[in-house]
Amino acid sequence: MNAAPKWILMWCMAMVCTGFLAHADGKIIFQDDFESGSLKNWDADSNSDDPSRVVITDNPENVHAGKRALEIIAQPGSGKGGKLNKWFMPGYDRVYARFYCKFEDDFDQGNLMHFCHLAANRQDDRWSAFGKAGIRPGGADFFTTSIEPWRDWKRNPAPGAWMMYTYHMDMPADPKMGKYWGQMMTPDNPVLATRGEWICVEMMIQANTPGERDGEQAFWINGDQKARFTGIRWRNDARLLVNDFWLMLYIHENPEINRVWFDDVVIATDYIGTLDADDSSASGGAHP
Ligand SMILES: [Ca+2]
Repeated sequence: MNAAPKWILMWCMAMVCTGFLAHADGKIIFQDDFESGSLKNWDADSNSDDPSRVVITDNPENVHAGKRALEIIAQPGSGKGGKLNKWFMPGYDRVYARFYCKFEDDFDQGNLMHFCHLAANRQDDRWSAFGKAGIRPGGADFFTTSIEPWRDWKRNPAPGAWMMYTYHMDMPADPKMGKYWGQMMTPDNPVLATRGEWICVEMMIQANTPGERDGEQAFWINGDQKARFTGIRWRNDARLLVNDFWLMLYIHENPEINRVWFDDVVIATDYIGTLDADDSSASGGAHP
């Protein structure tokens, strides 16, 4: 076997060092693969005591890895679904959340739904981002974003195209109602969510410097960055940090029983990547 040229060895060493440094800089805040069979590591405001909404399943057809996964069920009717909540106070300026999800083969939310959120609550009020529908963030009270499929009034096939539904300081008001219903940020090239197969979803918030419009958010599907939105003013107080994750399915007017399965949730301060990347690199994949 021939010895590798010296430049290849140097390049490999550089990659190893880069990976190591990326790992050392990043921090795993929380993770759950649901293998414990318990939801005790999640926080209050969770629906884990209601088997009609949030359950752990061991049906191999609906498990991504290992032997268990989470099932969230939306019953027919208004405002249906379920949620697991995880706080990580006081929080961080930049947070990534990655999860695997699978929409049921015939999943169809009709029109509007909400999905998984990252949120910033006040350090003295961990509930300050809750119940804020219709309210524009003031800079020191809260901000939120979520990655969700958007049906666009049935122009997109169910579940819809991925977008980020966002509450920030400069969000536009609804022209008809004068209220603030969140801003939908959509990628230039629509990315349709699929049904009946596992999807790796990752989202990121980078909080802005107070006084500057240098905040960002981004999302990845199956390890590919699909959109990055910049110039966002999330806050005007550096004490307002990203400190909350909602693993959620919420359907406004649900026409039928709809299910989504979740597995392999990781929340971190650096890019996480797909589970394959977890296995092949201690750094959890290269930073994008
Ligand atoms: Ca699992």
